[in-house]
Amino acid sequence: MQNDVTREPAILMQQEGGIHRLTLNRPQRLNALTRAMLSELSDRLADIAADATARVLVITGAGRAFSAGQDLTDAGAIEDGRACRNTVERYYNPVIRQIHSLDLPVIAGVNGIAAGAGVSLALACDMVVAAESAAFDIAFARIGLIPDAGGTHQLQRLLGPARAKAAAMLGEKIAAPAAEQLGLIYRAVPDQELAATVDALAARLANAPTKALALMKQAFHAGDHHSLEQQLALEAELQSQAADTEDFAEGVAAFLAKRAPGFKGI
Ligand code: T3D
Repeated sequence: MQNDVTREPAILMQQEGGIHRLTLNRPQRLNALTRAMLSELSDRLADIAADATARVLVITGAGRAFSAGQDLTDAGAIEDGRACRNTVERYYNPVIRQIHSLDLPVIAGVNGIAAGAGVSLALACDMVVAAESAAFDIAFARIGLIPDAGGTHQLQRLLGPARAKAAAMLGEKIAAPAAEQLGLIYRAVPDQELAATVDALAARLANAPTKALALMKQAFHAGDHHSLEQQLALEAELQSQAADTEDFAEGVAAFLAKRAPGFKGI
């Protein structure tokens, strides 16, 4: 899909050395999400999932925003309950599931305001790093909707139910530094340091034991609903998978040889 104003792609994709980067690219609309854009995002996520050389994904926004959430002018997307259900089920939910199940770490580089489903998209990622001037605008109540695209799940899990309900019902805008303090995101950094911070994090993760990170991701997600007993059993299973990777052998060999490990993600 082309950006409807500039005719550039609405999702930019770059790849270098195992690091994939997807940039939401409708800056004149603050990267508000249309169904065509979400479809394209879903296709790009499928490409990355199928790429055995991929080690880390960065999702960010072009211009001054990360994403203003649902494009409120996308004709047919939100006109009534039926349209909204279709938009959520066919366009948002697949993208959130894809990020959730991607077997590699996903970083959200939140360069500016994230509103509505833009917040949900950022919080679906494994690590959220934001510019200090960015904010997380739980905007849904202002237009009479509920947090979707996993928003209620993530907000409640990260903020706790008391804080999450208030933030959602009051349509709070949480500044990035406060979001870090509340545990909503990993880090807020000075604006001019965001790109370098995200690049350094991506480079570090691109040299990490990718399979172990993917198994960790699986374990953390399951931990949301497991009992301790269930989680202990799952950890035993996933640890046995981690221990069968070449990276585990390399990690132990490197430790014993007193050298840095050279993980290959296999
Ligand atoms: O089916 C479903 O259920 C769909 C799923 C819905 C989930 C959702 O995401 S619901 C929430 C949707 N998002 C919003 O309600 C946020 C709307 N935007 C804003 O409140 C503000 O734009 C911001 C707080 C994000 C930023 O404010 P500000 O003052 O920095 O910028 P601005 O001037 O409002 O916006 C700049 C332009 O972007 C402007 O266009 P213009 O006047 O220059 O031609 C504005 O209309 C446009 N824009 C911003 N957000 C959206 C948008 N256009 C379409 N959709 C938007 N969401």
